[in-house]
Amino acid sequence: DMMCLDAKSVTERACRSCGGTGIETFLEFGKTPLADRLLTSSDIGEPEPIFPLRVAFCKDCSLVQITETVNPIILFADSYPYYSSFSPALLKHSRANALDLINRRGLGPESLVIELASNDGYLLKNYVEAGIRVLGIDPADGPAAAAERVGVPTRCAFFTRDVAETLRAQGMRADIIHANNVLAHVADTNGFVAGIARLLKDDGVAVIEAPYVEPLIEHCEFDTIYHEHLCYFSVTALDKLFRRHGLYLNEVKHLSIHGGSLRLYVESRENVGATVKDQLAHEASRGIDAIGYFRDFSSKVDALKRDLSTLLRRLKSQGATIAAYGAAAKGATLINTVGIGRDLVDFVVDRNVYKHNKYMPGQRLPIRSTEALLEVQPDYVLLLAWNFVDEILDQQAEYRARGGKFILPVPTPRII
Ligand code: JHZ
Ligand code: ZN
Repeated sequence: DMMCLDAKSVTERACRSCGGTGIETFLEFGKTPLADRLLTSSDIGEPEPIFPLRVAFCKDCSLVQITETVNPIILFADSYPYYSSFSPALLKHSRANALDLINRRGLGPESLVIELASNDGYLLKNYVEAGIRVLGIDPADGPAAAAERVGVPTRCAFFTRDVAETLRAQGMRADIIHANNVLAHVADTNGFVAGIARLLKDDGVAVIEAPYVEPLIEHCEFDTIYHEHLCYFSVTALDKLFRRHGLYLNEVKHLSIHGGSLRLYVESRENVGATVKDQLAHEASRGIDAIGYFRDFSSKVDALKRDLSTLLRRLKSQGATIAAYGAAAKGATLINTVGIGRDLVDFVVDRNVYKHNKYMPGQRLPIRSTEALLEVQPDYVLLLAWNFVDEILDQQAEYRARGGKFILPVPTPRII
C-alpha cells in the first residue's frame, strides 16, 4: 500500500510481502503508544498518539506481521532516540562482522560498502579504518549527524527503490550491502528488497540481520513487538521474499543478539547452502510455516503478563522499591501491555544520554542515568533490556554486591 503522506497510519488488508489476503490475526494488544516516542516534560500534559497493535500470519507466504503501518516519518525521522553505539557488545559484534567480510571477500580501497540504516556509523567506521569506501543511508538526523562526526559519509534519507536507482545512475554498485535491524522496519518491504537487488554488484553480497521469529515465540519475547517492527521473519518467508526480486538466500547464521537473530547472506546468483536448506526443513518440521504454530502464543503472553504483574505487586506490597533498567523500545511494550506504572516502578535508567530526563511512552516513567541505581539503591531492578543481560549484570556488579537484585521478565519472570 502506498501511504498518503499525511495519514498517521493505515491498516493493511493484505500481506506486506506477497500481497495475499489470507492473513489471520493471532495476537491482539489493543492500542498502544509508539515505543520510541519518549516524552519531554512539555509533552506530559498532552494526549499521546496510540495505534492498534495486532499480529497476523500470512497463509500464503508464512510471514508474521503487524497489520498497522504507522507513517515512517512519525516513527523514525523526528528525534529518533536510538543510537547503536551505546552497547559495547553490539560494537564488538559489528566489528567482528566487518573484519570477517573484509577477509572473506578480499575487500580493498576499490571496494564499496553501503549500509542501509547506518545509524551513528557504529558498523561502517570499521571499514573506514581499513581504508574501504563506504556510504551510510539513514533517515534519522541525530544518528546520521553522529556518523558524519566519526568519519562515515551518510545520506539522511529513507532507502527506497528510487534511492537505489539514483545511486546506481551515479555509478555506485556495492560489494557489500549491510542492512541490520531494518528490513522488518520498512513499510515498502518489496521496494526495499528491489532496491538492494539494483544496488548490489553482480558478485556482491547483502548481509542482513533481523530478529528471528522462532525465539520470539519459544522464549515469549512478546515485548519485541511494537509499531516499528512490521515483520517477524522466518527463513521460509524470507526465502520467498528475496526470490521475488531475483535474489537468493544462500547462507544463514544464528546470532544471539536481540534475543535471537538471523544473519542472512543474499546474492543474485543462486547457490543455496546447507545452512539454509536445513533451516527450511527445520521450520517445516516445527510447523513454523503454518498458523497452528502461533495459535497458543496469545495465551502464553497473557500468562507471562499476569505472572510479572503478580510478582511486582507482591514485592511492592512487601515494601520493596523497584526501578527498571533500559529505556528500550521493547520496554515500552512491556510496561504498557502489562500495566507497569509509577505505582510499581519509580524510574528507569539508561546509558543513552539522549534519553535522560525524558519519560517512557504511555506509563510515563522518568528516565535517569545509570548512576541513579547506586544513589537510590532500589531493592529490585526490572531488566527491560534483557537482551543485554550479561553485559548489564557485569556493569552493575556494585549495585548487586550491595544487595540489589534484578528481575528478568522473559521467558518467565524471575529474580536473579
Ligand atoms: P535495545 C532497538 O530496540 C531499536 P530496543 C530498534 N527498534 C530495533 O529494531 C531493535 O533495537 C533491534 C540501553 N543500554 O538496543 C540502550 C544501557 O543503558 O535492546 C538502550 O536504550 N546500558 C531499531 O530499544 C536500551 O538499553 C547498557 O549497558 O528495544 C537497549 O535497547 C546497554 C547494553 C544498553 O533495543
Ligand atoms: Zn504473504
